Amino acid sequence: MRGRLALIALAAPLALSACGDPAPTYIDQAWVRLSPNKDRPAAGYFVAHGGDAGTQLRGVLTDYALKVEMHETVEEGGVMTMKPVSSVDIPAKGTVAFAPGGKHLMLWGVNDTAISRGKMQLTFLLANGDRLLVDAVIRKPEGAAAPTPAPGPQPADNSAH
Ligand SMILES: [Cu+2]
Repeated sequence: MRGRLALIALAAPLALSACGDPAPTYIDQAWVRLSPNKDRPAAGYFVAHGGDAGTQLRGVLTDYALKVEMHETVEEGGVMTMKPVSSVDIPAKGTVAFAPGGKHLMLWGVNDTAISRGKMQLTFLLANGDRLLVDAVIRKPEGAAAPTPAPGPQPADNSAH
């Protein structure tokens, strides 16, 4: 009798350990813009949201491109240029946007199957050991800016409600 009670007492702390996990870092709004020239790399964008603890983004992997790099856009002597970065801080409860004109991913050799499916999975490697799997929407170059139909005259809605 006594032995069985002791075992139950030992097991309880294990069952409780999953409660109260801190808010994790996550990634959303991921998309990839293909280059008009197939031999040039595509660019990738997303937003990283810091959890309760700050961390760093250490790299991005994918099975659907030959190579991925994190880049930042910098001005050197009045010329906009870009250079690879190996780590990007994601502050606690902060957001970091990879966006056109700023930080971005460069993806060489995006897989044709992924292109025809219109999305590709990216794996974001965090300094805290987390790996975040995120589907990025692939946009064709001509669709990079949302296609807006020519603003014609809107039909007036005179119907009584
Ligand atoms: Cu770049």
